Amino acid sequence: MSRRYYITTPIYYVNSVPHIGTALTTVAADVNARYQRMRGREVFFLTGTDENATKVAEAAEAAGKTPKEFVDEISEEFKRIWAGLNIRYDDFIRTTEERHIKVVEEVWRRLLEAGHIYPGEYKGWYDVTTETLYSESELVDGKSPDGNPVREVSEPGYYFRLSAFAEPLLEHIEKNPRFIIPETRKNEVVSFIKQGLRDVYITRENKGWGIPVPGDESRVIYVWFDALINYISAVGWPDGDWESYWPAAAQWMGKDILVRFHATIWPAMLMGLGLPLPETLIGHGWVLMGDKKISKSLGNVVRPLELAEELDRSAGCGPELAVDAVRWHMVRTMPFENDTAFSMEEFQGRYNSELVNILSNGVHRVVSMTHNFCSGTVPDGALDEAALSQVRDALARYHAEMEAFRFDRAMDAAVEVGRILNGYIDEKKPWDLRKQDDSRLSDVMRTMVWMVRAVEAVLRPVTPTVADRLAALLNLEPLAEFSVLDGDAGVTPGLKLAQPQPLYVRLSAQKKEEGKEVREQPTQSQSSPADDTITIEDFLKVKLRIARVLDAAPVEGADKLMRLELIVGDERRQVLAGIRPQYSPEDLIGRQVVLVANLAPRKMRGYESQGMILAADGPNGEAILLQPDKEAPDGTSVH
Ligand code: ME8
Repeated sequence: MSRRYYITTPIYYVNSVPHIGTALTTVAADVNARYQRMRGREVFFLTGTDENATKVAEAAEAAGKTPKEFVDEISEEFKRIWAGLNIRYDDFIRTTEERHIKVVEEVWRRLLEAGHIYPGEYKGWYDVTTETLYSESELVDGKSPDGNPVREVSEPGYYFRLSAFAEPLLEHIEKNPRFIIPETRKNEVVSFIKQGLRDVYITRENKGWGIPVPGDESRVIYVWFDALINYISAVGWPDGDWESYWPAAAQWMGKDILVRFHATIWPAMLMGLGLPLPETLIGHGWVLMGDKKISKSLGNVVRPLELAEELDRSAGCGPELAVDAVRWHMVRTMPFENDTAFSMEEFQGRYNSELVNILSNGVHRVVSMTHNFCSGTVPDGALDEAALSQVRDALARYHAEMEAFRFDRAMDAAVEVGRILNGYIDEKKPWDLRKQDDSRLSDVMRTMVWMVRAVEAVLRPVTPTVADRLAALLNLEPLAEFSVLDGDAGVTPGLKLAQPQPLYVRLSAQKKEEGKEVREQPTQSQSSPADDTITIEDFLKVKLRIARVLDAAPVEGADKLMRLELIVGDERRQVLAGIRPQYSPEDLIGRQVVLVANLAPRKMRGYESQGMILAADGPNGEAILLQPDKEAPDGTSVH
């Protein structure tokens, strides 16, 4: 069996459901997994839930449920939320599962036998919020160093001989520069170990919840000791083909659980078992709300799916694209070394400036122009190598940052690909080439479509639905591996593109005002109402419908007229409109307009105009097209 690229997230406590902070780690791991799959690696991505904690039992009691009922429900809720966020894990482990418990017991037996676990008395303080033990001297004003309440513990139990592993751990960290990232956190780990590692107390009194100590039913195994083992129990250690998974390539977590747990106890346990250590532990920073960590115990949570719903409501992009926008924001603003504060303004701002202006619009321009200038078909042109090499430079930066787990910076390179595309369009001006019947149009058009394929590729790990929509617009299979961009990536002459469909539309300042009532300004009537008023019946005689522009072309010999082909529900209409000075075909193709659908047809310049589209008169008499506030189904009636 070939070596897998094994990725893990922490397994989350099931005392509450995920928020944007918890989701960040899982989204980052998912991006890591999707990216590596596209590098052609066989990936195994694990997440799960940590169910044996004292605080889980306490949360269950508070909810009036048995711990079992409670953990079953919440772990399902985690799965539901991960599915909603399009997280594609390969396995979900729960620490109450038999497959996990039997491995924990085996680890215990081996470490006990090797003398790394020994019995002893414990006296100290326990922070239930973080499930951490502290000695008297570590307390600050009678609380844990994080400010959580602590309770006194004095009991017999078992210790793990962590102190014996300080030297080998320091040596391993020294020799493996990629073992702990980012660098600042590695330094924290090193100074923590150098301060001296004490043996860890790894049992609790058995109160009916947790994994009992093999051979001593009066104790249960400390939840952290049990939880860390999930990373090997999920791959079936010590049986089967666990060696094709372990050691993990990337173990993701927040900085809060790196130093004391994943970078000390965990590798020491592995050394005690004679197992190799993970290749990289990534301890990212926190998502803050104001200046505080978003956390379930502080109650200042932002839930990722609610954020997506809100965006869908205001931008009308549909739930799946809204989820992609949330994923985009999380990765783009990902705290790596430092913490980052979540801000709604920034979320909406990036949505408009990156997803709409650069990426969506660039793609939309290309697809529209392909329809407008080349009947929707990729022409028989040559790919412009100079332009491709610009994109390939950005791709090289993208890959370097992705491999270094700096997904936030990799997305700079992704945006750069969008910028290159837009810059290319502006520079080459395909509309002029077409006007001049310039044969270079074919090269430019094919190159632009190739660039859309490159945009699809770089976005795919972070915004998989957007990427699927782009592939569908190109009428190609979703791009499975980056290596296809070494060639034409399927953008061959004759490829017929789908009809243009904008992905994301701009959030206007008004739409950004969440829930704020928009009151109509009283209109100043120009003339006496009595002369002009019509009854509602009169008004309803006018059939107004939402239509989409399928094609647009200037009418020969008429400076102002544009001929539009519209789709109105199931019907196609041809309409002539005097909007040519203000709108070019590529501004129009794909957009929605309001059509007067029951106007008698009229011949103009040899064409029949089958209706009229609505526009406001600008201050200088120019046409300003009306457009629905958000996408409405084509053909919808307007009142
Ligand atoms: O610690 N910003 O589970 P947990 C960024 N069960 N990341 C955050 C965050 C924030 N504001 N809040 C939470 C546990 N996280 C243990 C793990 S693993 C063997 C056992 C993320 O439910 C971050 O990854 O408290 C953090 O490490 C994790 O959620 C803690 O999840």
